[in-house]
Amino acid sequence: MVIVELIFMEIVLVGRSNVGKSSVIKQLTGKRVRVGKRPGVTRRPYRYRCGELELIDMPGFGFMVGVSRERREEIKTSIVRYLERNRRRILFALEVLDARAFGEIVERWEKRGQVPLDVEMFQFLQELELNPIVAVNKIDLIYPEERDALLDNVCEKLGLPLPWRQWLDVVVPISAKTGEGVKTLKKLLRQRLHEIGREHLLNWLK
Ligand SMILES: Nc1nc2c(ncn2[C@@H]2O[C@H](COP(=O)(O)OP(=O)(O)O)[C@@H](O)[C@H]2O)c(=O)[nH]1
Ligand SMILES: [Mg+2]
Repeated sequence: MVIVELIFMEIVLVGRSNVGKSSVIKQLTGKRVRVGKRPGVTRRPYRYRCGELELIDMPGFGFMVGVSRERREEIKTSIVRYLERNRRRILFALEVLDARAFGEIVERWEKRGQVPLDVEMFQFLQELELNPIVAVNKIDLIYPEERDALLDNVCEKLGLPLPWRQWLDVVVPISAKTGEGVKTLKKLLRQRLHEIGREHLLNWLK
C-alpha cells in the first residue's frame, strides 16, 4: 500500500491571544472559524485549507486570564518549534497585532527592560526569513486622526524606520470586524505570492 501524504504550502498567523487572528482568517476565507474562543484553550494550530494552500491559526501567545505562566511558556515554545520544523512549507507569516493594546503592552515590557513578546516574535519571524506581514487589527477602535502616529509607533517598536508609509508592503491597518483594510491585505497577499510565482495558490481568494 502506498500512502501519499499531500503537503500543502502554508501562511501562518501568529499573535497574542485575542488580537483577532481567527477573525482575520474568517475575513480572508469566509470559512466558519472559531472566534473569541476561550484563550489558552486552543493548543493545536487550526488548519484552514483553501485550495492548495493552508492558513494556519496558531494558538495565541502572551498573557491570558486564567492561564498559568508554565502553560504560556509551553505555548510560546510550541509556536517557535512549529515555525522551525515547518519552515520549508511556510510561504510567509502574518503577525496580527491589536492596534489599541500594542503600544501600552510594549511600553510595559520596555519599562521592565524586556523585549516585548510581539517584538521578539517579529524578530524571530525575520530571522527565519518568513517575511512577516504585520496586520494592525482593530483599527476601527482608533480615531482616524490618530492612526498615523499609532502606525509609526508600531514601526518604531518593531525596528522599522519611520514613516510607516514606507512599509505599505509590510504593515497593514485592518479591521476584521468592519472589513476595513481587508482588501488591501488581500492585495498584499497576492503580491507576495506573485513575487514567488505562486499566485495560483490564491485562486480561491475573492
Ligand atoms: N473592534 C474590533 N474587534 C475585533 C476585531 N477583530 C476581532 N475582534 C474581536 O476580538 C475578539 C478576539 O477575536 P479572535 O479572532 O477570536 O482573536 P484571536 O484570539 O486572536 O483568534 C473577538 O471578540 C472579536 O470579535 C476588529 O477588527 N475590531
Ligand atoms: Mg483564535
